[in-house]
Amino acid sequence: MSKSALVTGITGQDGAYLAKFLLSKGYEVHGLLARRATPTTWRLKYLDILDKVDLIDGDLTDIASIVRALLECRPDEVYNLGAQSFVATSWAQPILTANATGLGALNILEAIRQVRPEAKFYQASTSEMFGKIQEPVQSEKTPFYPRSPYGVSKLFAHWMTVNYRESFGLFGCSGILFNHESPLRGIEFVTRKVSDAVARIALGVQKELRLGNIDAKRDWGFAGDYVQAMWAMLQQPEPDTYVVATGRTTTVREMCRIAFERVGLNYQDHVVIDPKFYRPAEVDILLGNPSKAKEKLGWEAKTTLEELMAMMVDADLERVRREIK
Ligand code: NDP
Ligand code: GDR
Repeated sequence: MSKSALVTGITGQDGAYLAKFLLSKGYEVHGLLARRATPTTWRLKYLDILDKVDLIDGDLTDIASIVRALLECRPDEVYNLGAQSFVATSWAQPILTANATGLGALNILEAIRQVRPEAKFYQASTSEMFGKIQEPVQSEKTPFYPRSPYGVSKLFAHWMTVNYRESFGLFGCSGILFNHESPLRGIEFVTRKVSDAVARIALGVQKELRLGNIDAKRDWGFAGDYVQAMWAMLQQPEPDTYVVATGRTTTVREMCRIAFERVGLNYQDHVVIDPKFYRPAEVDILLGNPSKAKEKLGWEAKTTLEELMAMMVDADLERVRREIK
């Protein structure tokens, strides 16, 4: 019999890639679909899997809907990818972020404990929990110091996962994933904002690109690679916490240079600094040590930042060309 998985955040970047990956492994894939006024399923359509997944109405802030979803699909594995995931918005909507990103994870853990304790659980933790870094290279042993309501909410969810593992024997894994991107990345995140602008500037429909702190450094990988690590964690004999990263850090400035170079342009001719995009508290640099994931999961990032930005710029060129036709 095929395995069953429930994915929250299935309409997001990672949810879509993970659903595709699980389908390729023969899983029956169910997704929790939050009610919105306009459709949110474009990523599932883009990957051509919308008709292959079962979408169940529900919201992370409504534990009754999670219980109903668990009883309906009886999953072997639950992947909690749903969140208010944009760091900048977490200062504008801290309570919503805490409810969805923090308490939402606890709602799932509690629902699993009560009605589906045999299910394995994956929590989408984040390098934002390291925030104001306490070690130059961050591993599973590095102390946390979150710098945003988002980071604080994720840290709560991380510790709740560890606590339910230790208190109730739940098979709960926490994947501390560093930034990962793709052509399906939300437009507000910096790599996609850049790749979209590069395409528009190259095609003559935009002139400048307004950015905030371009000296910030991030450890960027490809989302398609990273969802495989999520799955691998749940296939291990014991639940655990893993850092998933490339082990290379790059400034936003250098990422811009790479993206503009793809279309033969110089980023310095187009990027304008706009303090509107500065954050109240910045995470200046993140750099992960993925050794444990490599050793225990056999996982390694396969896509370089140059390949990733080329993939994203090319996809946006195609998209913008279609739009302006
Ligand atoms: P996205 O922002 O693309 O997707 C977030 C998903 O969560 C969407 O499907 C969204 O639904 C859903 N969602 C939001 N609020 C609720 C709610 N109240 N109830 C149910 N669903 C909700 O994020 P990513 O795919 O990039 O990231 C996936 C997860 O991994 C997130 O938890 C994120 O915080 C975390 N993470 C991401 C990293 C990255 O670099 N991408 C790195 C580390 C962690 P809708 O489409 O309706 O808005
Ligand atoms: P991040 O991603 O905050 O790391 O969170 P984001 O792409 O938003 O920012 C990365 C860095 O770029 C700087 N920056 C800008 N960012 C945005 N969005 N827009 C700009 O104009 C801009 N200019 C400079 C930021 O200040 C920051 O330093 C992402 C999310 O996916 C989280 O959910 C996830 O947990 C972490 O990655 C790991």
